Amino acid sequence: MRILILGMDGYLGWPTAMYFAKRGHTVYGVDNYFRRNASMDLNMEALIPTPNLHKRVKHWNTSADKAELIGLEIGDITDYNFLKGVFKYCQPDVVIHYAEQPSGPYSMINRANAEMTIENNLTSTLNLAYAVKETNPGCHIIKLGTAGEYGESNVDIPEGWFTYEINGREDTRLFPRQAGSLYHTTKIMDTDMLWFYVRIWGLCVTDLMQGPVYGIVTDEMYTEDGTIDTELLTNFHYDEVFGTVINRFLVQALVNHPLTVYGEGGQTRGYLNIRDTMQCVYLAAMNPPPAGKLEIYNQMTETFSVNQLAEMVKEAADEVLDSHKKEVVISHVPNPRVEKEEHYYNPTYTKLLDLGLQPNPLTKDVLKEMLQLILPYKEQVNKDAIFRGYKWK
Ligand code: USQ
Repeated sequence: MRILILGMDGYLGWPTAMYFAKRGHTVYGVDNYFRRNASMDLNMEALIPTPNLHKRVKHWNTSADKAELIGLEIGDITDYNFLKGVFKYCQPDVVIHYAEQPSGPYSMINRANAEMTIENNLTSTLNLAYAVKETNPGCHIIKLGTAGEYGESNVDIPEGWFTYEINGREDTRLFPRQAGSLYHTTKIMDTDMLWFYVRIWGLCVTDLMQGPVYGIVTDEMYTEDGTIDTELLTNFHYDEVFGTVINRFLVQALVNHPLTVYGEGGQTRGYLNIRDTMQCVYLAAMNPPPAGKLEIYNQMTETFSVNQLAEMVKEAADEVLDSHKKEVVISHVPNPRVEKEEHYYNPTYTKLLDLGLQPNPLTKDVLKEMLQLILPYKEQVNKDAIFRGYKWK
């Protein structure tokens, strides 16, 4: 298939490009380096330096064995003419939309960031719907949504849709959503917008309600002799704005920073390994819904509270890190976010398993392997980026 990846420089975008190329698909990617530039502006750069996309693509294309080549265009998909040009040239069978401002904290820092998040995320999704309709209406849109769209629902969470009854009459609608940051709210708006165009134009869309991802490597980053090709690594953030909680806790443990559990630590989410994200997106691409249907998958493999994660990281780190180092300390810092710190959480996540997802669960060994991988970068950790306390209100 011909695969177009919007946001190919991202934590998930680059591994996805290699994953599809390795499996014989023609991959074409686009990025405007938003996250790279924003993290530089905030002095919160990724732990492991990653070459720019031109260099990474060249490296892949000259060294990848038995894999398809990857193509690249640098540009901003909120510019409709640019995106339409990419579609005309690429003629994708599948487009994967990762090209959004991806951070809750970033969207809450100030009004300018809020505006950027709304403009970027909604305009890019709007442009995507139009580009598909005007150039290639059969193209399958895979949209990275977020499990955060559901919020901390006090009832079980189905996969996107639910049937309800009022006064003896039934209807099926999107499950009610209520997000905890402006970023997450733009994802709700994306879903509503895509569902609108699915109904009106008969587009073919899959929306992935994904939980926080953790992990550093995917199989495509290894050479044939089993060593990691560092030129192919993805960006690994541990800072307060772009880092997700498990990745953050591991780096905190590495540099002896108390683990920053926000508030009570009972916040529960559905997590998945970056390797499983690759599987999920691939399964979604191989199983397009019919035209005029919005398919929704809850993309996670297990649920944990923040307290559970902190305990697991502490246990793994206390075993891996040198013995003369102090034990890892778990701290409860005042929560900069507005969120429930103790709540019911029971999402359903069976559809991707039914399609063949083989989960890689979070174990002590997985955490220890991640610690070993980041150990050589210990001196590069910018402690100032770990916790600045950007407040929601
Ligand atoms: N948390 C802490 N301490 C920290 C960082 C986070 O206790 O140092 C807590 C947060 O308060 C939250 C939970 O850990 O309750 C998860 O936080 P996170 O920063 O790992 O994830 P989140 O902000 O929700 O966003 C991330 C991605 C986003 C994606 C989302 C999926 O950045 O792109 O949409 O995970 S979900 O969480 O299901 O909404």
